[in-house]
Amino acid sequence: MKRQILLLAAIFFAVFVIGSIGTPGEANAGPVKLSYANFPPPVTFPCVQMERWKDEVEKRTNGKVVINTFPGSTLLGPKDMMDGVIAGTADIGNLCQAYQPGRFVLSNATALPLGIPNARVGSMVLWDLYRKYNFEPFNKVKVLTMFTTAPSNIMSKVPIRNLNDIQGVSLRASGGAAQILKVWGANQIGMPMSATPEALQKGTVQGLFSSLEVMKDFKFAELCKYVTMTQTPIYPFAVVMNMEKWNSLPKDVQKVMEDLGTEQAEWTGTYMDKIALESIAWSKANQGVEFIEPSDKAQWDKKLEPIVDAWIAKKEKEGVPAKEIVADIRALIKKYAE
Ligand code: DTR
Repeated sequence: MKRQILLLAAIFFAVFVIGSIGTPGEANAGPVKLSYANFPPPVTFPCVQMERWKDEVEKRTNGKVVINTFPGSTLLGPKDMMDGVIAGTADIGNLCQAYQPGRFVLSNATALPLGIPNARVGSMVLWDLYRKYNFEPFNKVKVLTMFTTAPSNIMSKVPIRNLNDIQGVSLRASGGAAQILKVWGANQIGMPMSATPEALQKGTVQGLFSSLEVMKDFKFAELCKYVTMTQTPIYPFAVVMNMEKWNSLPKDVQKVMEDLGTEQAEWTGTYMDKIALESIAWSKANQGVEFIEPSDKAQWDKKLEPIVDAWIAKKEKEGVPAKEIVADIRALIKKYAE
């Protein structure tokens, strides 16, 4: 009797409970629900582009897909984004590749001082580069788009007018930007952007090296009254999706997302360039921030010269087509900047 009841219970569970869950790709299973994780606060550009992508996908799939967004590291943090998406903690995640330079080695070549002039060009260059090389660290996920920040500049509590001034100043940066700060003589400190407001408040760092929209979006202009214009390098980002989830999506939904890849890269770059300019204007007009051109700019540039060749030499020794990648980046910059 007991066994029969257990058996009936098991059949009930299988038919009604498991059956009602279904698979996301089934036509009659209701809308496909996707979670999208992001690490910085909602007002910042990575989250603005996330909301734009969500709106476009929901619109273009006529309600077939519903995307729940999780900004501010509420689902995954800056450094566990990739593994969290691979594990399925989130279906989609936005990550800054510069926070794990040892993992995303080749795509971080875009963060070498190669003269990417703005975020629109940077985003198109990075996206094309990825599609040519299909970089191995992304093999376990579906890459939905890639984009970059605008070029970095130094925001600081103390004025940095020349190379002497930067010696030993604690400045926060990651990836390619971190290498550059080191050759200029700063005391480089690595941490994700989301940890930077507290570090600036506490005085752990005296400034940061990033694109300038953060002066307004994070209100860094209230603390950093000086900006030294260096206009290099960019930080590369990627938006990735869990591979199983991707494979479970209906073909027409996949097509909407595929078609959005290039458009989203360009949209985000263009948006980033716009808000960086707005932030400069706001920092000057509302916060009295001084913008400085280094008096010895030629020397700053000279210090950067060996970085690219040293990177190529090191990576070629490891059997990586580094020379070709750098040549491609230079050619793509030319293509998109024109
Ligand atoms: N420049 C990188 C990335 C970055 C630039 N703006 C934002 C805003 C929110 C998160 C990350 C970023 C950095 O300094 O981390």
